[in-house]
Amino acid sequence: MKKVITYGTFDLLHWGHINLLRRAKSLGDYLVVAISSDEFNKIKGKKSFHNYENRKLILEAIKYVDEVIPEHTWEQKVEDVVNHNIDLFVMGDDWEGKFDFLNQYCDVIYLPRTNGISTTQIKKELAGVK
Ligand code: C2G
Repeated sequence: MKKVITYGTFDLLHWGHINLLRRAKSLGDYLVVAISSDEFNKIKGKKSFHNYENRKLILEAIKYVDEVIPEHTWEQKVEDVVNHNIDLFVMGDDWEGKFDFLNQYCDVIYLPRTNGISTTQIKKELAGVK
Protein backbone atom coordinates (compact mmCIF):
# COMPACT_ATOMS: atom_id res chain seq x y z
CA MET A 1 0.00 0.00 0.00
CA LYS A 2 1.51 3.32 -1.14
CA LYS A 3 0.99 5.95 1.58
CA VAL A 4 0.88 9.67 0.77
CA ILE A 5 0.98 12.63 3.17
CA THR A 6 0.22 16.31 2.78
CA TYR A 7 0.01 19.24 5.20
CA GLY A 8 -2.06 22.38 5.47
CA THR A 9 -4.59 24.54 7.27
CA PHE A 10 -7.47 23.71 4.89
CA ASP A 11 -9.65 26.53 6.20
CA LEU A 12 -12.87 27.49 4.36
CA LEU A 13 -12.37 24.40 2.19
CA HIS A 14 -12.50 25.22 -1.52
CA TRP A 15 -11.96 23.58 -4.92
CA GLY A 16 -8.25 24.40 -4.88
CA HIS A 17 -7.88 22.24 -1.77
CA ILE A 18 -10.01 19.49 -3.32
CA ASN A 19 -7.87 19.54 -6.50
CA LEU A 20 -4.78 19.08 -4.32
CA LEU A 21 -6.29 16.28 -2.23
CA ARG A 22 -7.66 14.46 -5.30
CA ARG A 23 -4.29 14.55 -7.09
CA ALA A 24 -2.40 13.56 -3.92
CA LYS A 25 -4.64 10.53 -3.44
CA SER A 26 -4.31 9.58 -7.11
CA LEU A 27 -0.56 9.19 -6.53
CA GLY A 28 -1.02 6.42 -3.94
CA ASP A 29 -3.48 4.20 -2.10
CA TYR A 30 -3.83 5.93 1.26
CA LEU A 31 -3.76 9.66 1.99
CA VAL A 32 -2.83 11.10 5.39
CA VAL A 33 -3.58 14.81 5.84
CA ALA A 34 -1.81 16.69 8.64
CA ILE A 35 -3.96 19.69 9.54
CA SER A 36 -2.38 22.67 11.25
CA SER A 37 -3.59 23.05 14.85
CA ASP A 38 -5.01 26.42 15.86
CA GLU A 39 -1.83 27.06 17.88
CA PHE A 40 0.42 26.16 14.91
CA ASN A 41 -1.67 28.44 12.69
CA LYS A 42 -0.66 31.30 15.00
CA ILE A 43 2.98 30.35 14.42
CA LYS A 44 2.27 30.34 10.66
CA GLY A 45 0.68 33.78 11.04
CA LYS A 46 -2.75 32.44 10.08
CA LYS A 47 -6.08 32.69 11.88
CA SER A 48 -8.52 30.13 10.53
CA PHE A 49 -12.28 30.76 10.47
CA HIS A 50 -13.00 27.11 11.46
CA ASN A 51 -11.17 25.71 14.46
CA TYR A 52 -9.03 22.58 14.30
CA GLU A 53 -11.79 20.15 15.32
CA ASN A 54 -14.17 21.45 12.65
CA ARG A 55 -11.48 21.55 9.94
CA LYS A 56 -10.65 17.94 10.88
CA LEU A 57 -14.35 16.94 10.73
CA ILE A 58 -14.69 18.47 7.26
CA LEU A 59 -11.54 16.84 5.86
CA GLU A 60 -12.49 13.41 7.26
CA ALA A 61 -15.68 13.63 5.17
CA ILE A 62 -13.72 13.91 1.92
CA LYS A 63 -13.54 10.65 -0.04
CA TYR A 64 -9.85 11.21 -0.97
CA VAL A 65 -8.78 11.50 2.68
CA ASP A 66 -8.06 8.30 4.66
CA GLU A 67 -6.64 9.75 7.88
CA VAL A 68 -6.26 13.15 9.49
CA ILE A 69 -3.52 13.94 12.03
CA PRO A 70 -2.59 17.23 13.73
CA GLU A 71 0.29 19.42 12.61
CA HIS A 72 1.78 21.10 15.67
CA THR A 73 5.27 22.11 14.48
CA TRP A 74 7.39 22.73 11.37
CA GLU A 75 9.76 20.02 12.62
CA GLN A 76 7.41 17.05 12.86
CA LYS A 77 7.43 16.03 9.19
CA VAL A 78 10.35 13.55 9.37
CA GLU A 79 8.80 11.86 12.41
CA ASP A 80 5.40 11.72 10.65
CA VAL A 81 6.89 10.24 7.48
CA VAL A 82 8.75 7.57 9.47
CA ASN A 83 6.01 6.77 11.99
CA HIS A 84 3.29 6.54 9.33
CA ASN A 85 5.47 4.63 6.83
CA ILE A 86 4.91 7.34 4.23
CA ASP A 87 6.14 6.72 0.66
CA LEU A 88 5.28 10.11 -0.86
CA PHE A 89 5.08 13.68 0.47
CA VAL A 90 2.94 16.05 -1.61
CA MET A 91 2.45 19.82 -1.36
CA GLY A 92 1.24 22.60 -3.65
CA ASP A 93 4.09 24.23 -5.57
CA ASP A 94 3.86 27.46 -3.58
CA TRP A 95 6.08 25.35 -1.28
CA GLU A 96 8.39 24.27 -4.13
CA GLY A 97 11.73 23.13 -2.73
CA LYS A 98 10.91 23.90 0.91
CA PHE A 99 10.61 20.25 1.97
CA ASP A 100 13.23 18.61 -0.28
CA PHE A 101 15.07 17.47 2.87
CA LEU A 102 12.39 14.78 3.18
CA ASN A 103 13.88 13.12 0.07
CA GLN A 104 16.02 10.98 2.42
CA TYR A 105 12.85 9.41 3.81
CA CYS A 106 10.26 9.45 1.00
CA ASP A 107 9.56 10.83 -2.46
CA VAL A 108 8.67 14.54 -2.57
CA ILE A 109 6.30 16.04 -5.17
CA TYR A 110 5.04 19.63 -5.51
CA LEU A 111 1.81 19.90 -7.50
CA PRO A 112 0.73 23.04 -9.38
CA ARG A 113 -1.49 25.24 -7.24
CA THR A 114 -5.04 25.83 -8.50
CA ASN A 115 -5.18 29.41 -9.76
CA GLY A 116 -8.08 31.76 -9.05
CA ILE A 117 -9.04 30.61 -5.57
CA SER A 118 -7.62 30.95 -2.07
CA THR A 119 -8.98 31.18 1.45
CA THR A 120 -7.55 34.71 1.71
CA GLN A 121 -9.41 35.75 -1.46
CA ILE A 122 -12.67 34.27 -0.12
CA LYS A 123 -12.31 36.19 3.15
CA LYS A 124 -11.51 39.45 1.33
CA GLU A 125 -14.44 39.16 -1.09
CA LEU A 126 -16.89 38.25 1.66
CA ALA A 127 -15.66 41.27 3.61
CA GLY A 128 -16.41 43.41 0.55
CA VAL A 129 -12.74 44.10 -0.07
CA LYS A 130 -11.88 44.07 -3.78
N1 C2G B 1 -3.56 24.81 -2.49
C1 C2G B 1 -3.67 24.67 -3.87
N2 C2G B 1 -4.36 25.59 -4.59
C2 C2G B 1 -4.96 26.63 -3.96
C3 C2G B 1 -4.86 26.78 -2.57
C4 C2G B 1 -4.16 25.84 -1.84
O1 C2G B 1 -3.11 23.71 -4.45
N3 C2G B 1 -5.64 27.52 -4.72
C5 C2G B 1 -2.78 23.82 -1.74
C6 C2G B 1 -1.57 24.42 -1.04
O2 C2G B 1 -0.48 24.52 -1.96
C7 C2G B 1 -1.31 23.39 0.06
C8 C2G B 1 -2.73 22.89 0.40
O3 C2G B 1 -3.58 23.27 -0.71
O4 C2G B 1 -0.54 22.29 -0.46
C9 C2G B 1 -3.27 23.50 1.68
O5 C2G B 1 -3.20 24.90 1.56
P1 C2G B 1 -3.25 25.77 2.92
O6 C2G B 1 -4.39 25.31 3.74
O7 C2G B 1 -3.11 27.20 2.54
O8 C2G B 1 -1.91 25.25 3.65
P2 C2G B 1 -0.63 26.11 4.05
O9 C2G B 1 -1.01 27.25 4.87
O10 C2G B 1 0.13 26.31 2.79
O11 C2G B 1 0.09 25.07 5.05
O12 C2G B 1 3.68 22.57 6.86
C10 C2G B 1 3.01 22.98 5.68
C11 C2G B 1 1.93 23.97 5.98
O13 C2G B 1 1.07 23.49 7.01
C12 C2G B 1 1.14 24.25 4.70
